[in-house]
Amino acid sequence: MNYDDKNIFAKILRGEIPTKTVYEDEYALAFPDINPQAPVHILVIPKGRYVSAADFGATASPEEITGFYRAVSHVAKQLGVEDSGYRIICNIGPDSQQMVPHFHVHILGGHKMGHVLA
Ligand code: DGP
Repeated sequence: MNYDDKNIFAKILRGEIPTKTVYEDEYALAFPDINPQAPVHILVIPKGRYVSAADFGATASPEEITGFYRAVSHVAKQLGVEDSGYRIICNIGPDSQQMVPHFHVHILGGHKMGHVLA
């Protein structure tokens, strides 16, 4: 899968676009979504060059996959939504409206959500 180094999250990873870092380790970076859809809306992205969750699952190493999802769980706990619950969303490709072609997980929480899947 072709990765576009000019995408906005690649620029954030390179420090070319400022953001407020919520959490960072060797596998992942977490920062607030610019257009929050819930009281808590954080994006978690891997440090590696992966276009989508599908690309990540198919090509990342087991260490990267484990490290990344541990980071997602850590961020949810850090933000205080672990017990109340939260939603994680990964959009993949055009039909899902994925806008940024660097794999990212949305963590949404902080209020009661409707049971909407599509
Ligand atoms: P998606 O549709 O899943 O690709 O969501 C991309 C999200 O990225 C969208 O909710 C808005 C967010 N976003 C886009 N550009 C920026 C940016 O420059 N900074 C931050 N923090 N978020 C951004």
